[in-house]
Amino acid sequence: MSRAFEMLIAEQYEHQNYPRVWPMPQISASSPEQYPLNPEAFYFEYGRQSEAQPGCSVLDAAFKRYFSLIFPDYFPGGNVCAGQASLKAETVWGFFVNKTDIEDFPRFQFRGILLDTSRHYLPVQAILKTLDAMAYSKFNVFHWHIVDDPSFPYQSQTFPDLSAKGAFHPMTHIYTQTDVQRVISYARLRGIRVLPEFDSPGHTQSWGKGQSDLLTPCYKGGTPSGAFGPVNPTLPSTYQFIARLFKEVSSVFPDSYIHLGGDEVNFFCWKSNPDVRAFMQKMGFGTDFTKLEAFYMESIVNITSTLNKTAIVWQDVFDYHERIPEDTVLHIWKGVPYDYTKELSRITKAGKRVVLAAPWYINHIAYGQDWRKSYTVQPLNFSGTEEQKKLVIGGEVCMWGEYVDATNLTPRLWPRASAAAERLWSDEKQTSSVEKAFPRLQDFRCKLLRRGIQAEPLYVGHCRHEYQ
Ligand code: CP6
Repeated sequence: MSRAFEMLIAEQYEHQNYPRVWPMPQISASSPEQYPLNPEAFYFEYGRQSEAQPGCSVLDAAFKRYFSLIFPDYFPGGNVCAGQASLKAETVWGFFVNKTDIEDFPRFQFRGILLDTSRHYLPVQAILKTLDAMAYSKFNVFHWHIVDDPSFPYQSQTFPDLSAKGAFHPMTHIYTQTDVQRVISYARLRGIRVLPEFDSPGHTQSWGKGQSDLLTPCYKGGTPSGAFGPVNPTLPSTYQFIARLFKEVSSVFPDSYIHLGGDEVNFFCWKSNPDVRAFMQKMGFGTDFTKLEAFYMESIVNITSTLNKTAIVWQDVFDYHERIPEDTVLHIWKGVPYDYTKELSRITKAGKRVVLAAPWYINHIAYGQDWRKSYTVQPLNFSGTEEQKKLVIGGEVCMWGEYVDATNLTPRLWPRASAAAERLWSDEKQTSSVEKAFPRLQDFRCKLLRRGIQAEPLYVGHCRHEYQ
């Protein structure tokens, strides 16, 4: 960065002469010069030098959306519907904006939100609404934790029984292929990738309902107890099933990553099962069940590679097993509240890329302004070399669904997730003060309300009248 830019930034910082937008742009300069903003005269234009030109569907659609967001009260005048004249509406107040130059780019390339649609089903509308709000905070990855123990709402073409028997309801609480396509294309238009997670071998109780012999039968006193544990890693049929399921998933979801889970595997059931123990002996794993888990994860990561997708896994997989492909991304969720810095050091030291989620579990709520804690997270503040720091590709806000459904999702997410969004987008030095962030985040919350996102208040106060 040039000296001139550094001075410009220092000056902005002192005089708070930055635009009141969220997240903070990397480089901006406002001048006192003002321009009128008139919906009749305002239009977006493609840059002459730009590779994108009129007809670019993503930008054309964005121009339409943002025109309405900039002029929420504007209705084009002179509308005459068939046989019916409507009043010509004109804006009463023109408004002015300061001339501002902005140059912007993200600090981290991966800025995600996890939604859990297994603990509670989230209607497609609730997901689309969340994608809108994500775009307003410049999040770019929707991590769809689509299935888990309680329910399997993904309607698979290859294995329709998974949702027919494993969803909360086989017709109303599922995501059809049409629903999934709708989510993917809605996200794409907003610059958001959809990262599907099919978490195994643990967290798979619901999978067992529609796929017999997939889960491990648990034993009690020498006989099957009727309960089932994690996916059965000893049977060839398991890997045939996973290969077919992932083949479908990798063609349905265009993103180059698939999240394979791999977290919180409970060995209790595996230990109880004599066939599993015999397999352990045959494979030379002894009584070390982490070796069995490693064997399973290695097999499914390899399946993912043959489908030309890169795997993301929860950090547990690293803990038990370091022989995973070089390009596998580790998702850090442990070490809350502070020890995740050790995890970052340890895992990046092995040359693995990481996504940081541990400090941003915003399904956890507390009295007061907990956004401040999210805001003061410093993702690169761990002991390690410059090379290690480059391996932190971003972070993620997790909204686990035990206590969240469509009734409380939006106010629980917003504007709290926006605190993490600024940490992941903006320059650390320009956004080091929580006190300075506060009024700007309050403004942003009012903007969210204006845009129809029911974001909760940060503290006492009100939104300016034009924001209702
Ligand atoms: N579900 C799944 C969860 C969690 C994980 N995986 C989880 C565990 C502990 C906390 C938060 C979330 N609910 N599938 C761990 C990644 Cl504190």
